[in-house]
Amino acid sequence: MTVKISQTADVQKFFEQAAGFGNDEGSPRLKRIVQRVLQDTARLIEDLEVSEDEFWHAVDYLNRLGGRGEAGLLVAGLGIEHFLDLLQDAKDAEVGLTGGTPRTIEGPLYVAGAPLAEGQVRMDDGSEEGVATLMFLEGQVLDPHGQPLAGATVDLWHANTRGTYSFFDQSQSEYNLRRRIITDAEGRYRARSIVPSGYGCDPQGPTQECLDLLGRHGQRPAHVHFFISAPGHRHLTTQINLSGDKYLWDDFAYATRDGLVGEVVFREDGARGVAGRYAELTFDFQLQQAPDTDAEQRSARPRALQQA
Ligand code: MBD
Ligand code: FE
Repeated sequence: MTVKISQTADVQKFFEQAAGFGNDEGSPRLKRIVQRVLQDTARLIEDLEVSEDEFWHAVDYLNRLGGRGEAGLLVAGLGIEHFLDLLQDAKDAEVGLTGGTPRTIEGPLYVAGAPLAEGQVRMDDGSEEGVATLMFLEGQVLDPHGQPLAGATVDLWHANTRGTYSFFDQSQSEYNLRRRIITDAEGRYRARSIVPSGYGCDPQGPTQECLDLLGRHGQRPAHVHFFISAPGHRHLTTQINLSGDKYLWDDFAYATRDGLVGEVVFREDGARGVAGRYAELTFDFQLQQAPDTDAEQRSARPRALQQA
């Protein structure tokens, strides 16, 4: 076919109508986005000759994806969440907003409202004692001049030895491996936790189903997530990805970046009052000055909140 039906004036007008362009109600912003989605979807169907069977299979896939709560997982796995970081990095570079610890994706597994502690805290509930390796995770939060930031909030979360997260894994106790630490006078945070394992997508889930068809695995390296914030400073969403992990540079969610690799050191020296083997991970974070007060807050992404 030489004429592209999706590109005809009649079809374009039709999708403008479908997107609400003909009325004065609703959201002009959403109308503009939906019009573009419809037009681009029509073009894709026509250009790639998407069959009806393929189309309806995709509709069913979206139902199953949402039904399993995996939409956030799929966008991470397809690299769209990482693309948002690349886009923000480029915007920052354009206005000279650079320096400090690199950002990387939040991922879909944050839960708001974790217990607050001053300076130091134990993060694990002891349920994996004898299985997990103890990990002492600590460091400083610094300002753009390298000066320690006292009173900064370090909101961190990570997986257990099976690579699963409390709340999403209902077998774990409430807020296990999730804490908020307020940095001390020297800008320090200290967490006594356990060495996490990397996350793997549910092999039975719709995200892995898609990845299988792309010939890809659904594994992440072991990592620890962070939200770091302090008055007058720009909110930072980032992660430490652990050295030595097989998936460190083969992350299905593309979160590992230069500057975000944490060197885990294993010791067995009787120090810290630990009889056996334990791990140390030291990592400092440097924040940028906030260009405006909005920049001090994390995004308004909808997130889980643990109900008591
Ligand atoms: C994770 O733990 C994670 O960090 C991301 C980005 C996606 C899935 C699971
Ligand atoms: Fe994670």
